[in-house]
Amino acid sequence: MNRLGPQRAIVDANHAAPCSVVWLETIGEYESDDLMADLRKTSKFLSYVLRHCPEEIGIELGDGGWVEVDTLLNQAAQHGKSISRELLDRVVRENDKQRFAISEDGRRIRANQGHSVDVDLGLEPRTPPNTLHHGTVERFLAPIAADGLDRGARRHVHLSRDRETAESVGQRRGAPIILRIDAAAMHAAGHEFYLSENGVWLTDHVPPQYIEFPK
Ligand code: HQG
Repeated sequence: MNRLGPQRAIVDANHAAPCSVVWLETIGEYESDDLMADLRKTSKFLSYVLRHCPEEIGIELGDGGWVEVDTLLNQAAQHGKSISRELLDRVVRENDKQRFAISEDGRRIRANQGHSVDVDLGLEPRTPPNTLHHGTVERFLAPIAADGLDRGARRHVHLSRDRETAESVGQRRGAPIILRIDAAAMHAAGHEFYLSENGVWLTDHVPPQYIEFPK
């Protein structure tokens, strides 16, 4: 499993740090009196190991980013994170963005998108909606205008069909600025698009000529 570059793991919106540093922040109890807090913490932990730093608990992501649930839970427990199967299933079922999927036989789990480790999700190229959206913040506008949208530490650039989703993505970093992407023109020019299981549109790079910046 190759990492895309040194020190490029991202655990949440505002955070880029090497695995071992971020690891310290994920330490905590996963079963408390506060179910919502448990779900949130467990979701962050799962994002961390299933998207960015599996080696931190001694697991490897297999084809498509899948991991045996038993292996994940055993290894997590051995690293001080005891999560019940029940809590795990609840996180997968109730996660606000449907970030994770369990295989049909119930034995494997993966993150639906957002990886920084080098996994092939096995998604088929799809025809995108004519327009897609990307939420960002002011300070990135000049480099985006120059270079286009880069995938950065992740496997893909993340785009959304609706504007509201882009607003909440941008908001993680400050006042959101919404870019409109001419996906139809990109697609016609041969750029490939993928749709993750949880409805995120993915592509490798968006050149600046396909981006409409707000006036
Ligand atoms: C910006 C969350 C400078 C880009 C969200 C963004 C999403 C550039 C940041 C998912 C640039 C990358 C992904 C360039 C792009 N120069 N900055 N050329 N090109 N950028 O986190 O799209 O909650 O990797 O605008 O909801 O913000 O984790 O990508 O601000 O779905 O499940 O560089 O992560 O999902 O940031 O978010 P990110 P993103 P989860």
